[in-house]
Amino acid sequence: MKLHHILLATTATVVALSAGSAFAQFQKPEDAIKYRQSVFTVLGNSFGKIAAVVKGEAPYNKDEVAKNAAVVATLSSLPWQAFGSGTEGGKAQPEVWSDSAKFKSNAEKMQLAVASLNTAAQSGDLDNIKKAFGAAGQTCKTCHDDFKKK
Ligand code: ASC
Repeated sequence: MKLHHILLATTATVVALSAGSAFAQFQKPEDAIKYRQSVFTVLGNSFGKIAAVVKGEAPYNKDEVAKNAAVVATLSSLPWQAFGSGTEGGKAQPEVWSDSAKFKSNAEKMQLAVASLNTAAQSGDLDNIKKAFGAAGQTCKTCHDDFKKK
């Protein structure tokens, strides 16, 4: 192997590892803000569709709820990487950065709660969906109370 091949291989490995640890990279703070707000918008849209079913405003369709819960669960891991230092602003309160341990803990609780909601939704038991939905919604509210601008 020639030296420049070794250097190329090393560079490729470093790039791959960096991408694995935080795959969304942002050129400007506004890009991070747009990214996290976009994720929350799509996540909230699917969560809201489940909310309508849970509240009895829309009929229960197992496949629809299962799809929406899967979207919420998949997206739940994405916003947090877009709250890096230097990306203050948007609807985020300064406490996201000054109390980052609490923010992280809230984010983890939300991800566990929506994973449970997804499990319930895939199994198709509406009573379990309602319970898991309530718990998941509480994690949204708790975090918004402390970390989201009104
Ligand atoms: C929603 C939504 C939230 C949560 C929260 C639950 O549908 O947009 O922020 O549920 O209101 O208490």
